[in-house]
Amino acid sequence: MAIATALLVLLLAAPTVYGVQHIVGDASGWSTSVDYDSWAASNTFTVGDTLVFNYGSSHKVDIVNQADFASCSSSNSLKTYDDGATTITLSQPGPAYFICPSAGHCGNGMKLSVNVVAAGTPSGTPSTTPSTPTTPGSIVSPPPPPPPPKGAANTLDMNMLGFPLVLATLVAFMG
Ligand code: CU1
Repeated sequence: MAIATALLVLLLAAPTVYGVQHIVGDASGWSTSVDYDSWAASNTFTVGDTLVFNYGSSHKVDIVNQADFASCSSSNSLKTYDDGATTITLSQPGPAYFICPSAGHCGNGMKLSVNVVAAGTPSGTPSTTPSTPTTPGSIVSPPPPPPPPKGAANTLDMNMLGFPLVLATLVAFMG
C-alpha cells in the first residue's frame, strides 16, 4: 500500500504525460453495495487518467449525463460497455457520470460521478496569490542558514548514549 501510494505520488509529481489508472471501487470493483462517492472523493482525476471498471456479467457501464445520473435513467446513455473490464480514458475536464443500467443496480449504489481536472492544474485550491515578493536590497540580506544535516539528531543521541557506555567500560577495565 505504501509502495502503491509512493508510486501514485511519483506519477502525480511527474509531468502529466502518463495518466493515472484508477481501479473503480478498488478491490470491490464495479458492483452493488460499494460507496462510490467516498471512493471518488479519495481519488484525484486528471485529464488523461483512466478509469478501470471490473465487473461480472450482471453489470454494465453506461456513460450518462447529469440528469440521467440523478434519476438512474439509462435510456439516453451516451455509451454502454459490457465487456467486464472496461477502461475509460477521462479525456476532458469537468464532471463525468457512470451508472449500471441493470435493473435496480443504480438505485443500489452503482453510480459514479467523478470531477476531472485539467492536466497541469495542481490539485487542491488554485493559488492566485503571488509568491513572496522580492524586496529591494535583498542582495545585502544574508543567505538563509543551511539546514542541519540529516541524521544530526541521531548522531547526537548516539553520542549521548555512547559516552556513559565508554565511561562504564573504562571503569570496568580499571576496576
Ligand atoms: Cu449492475
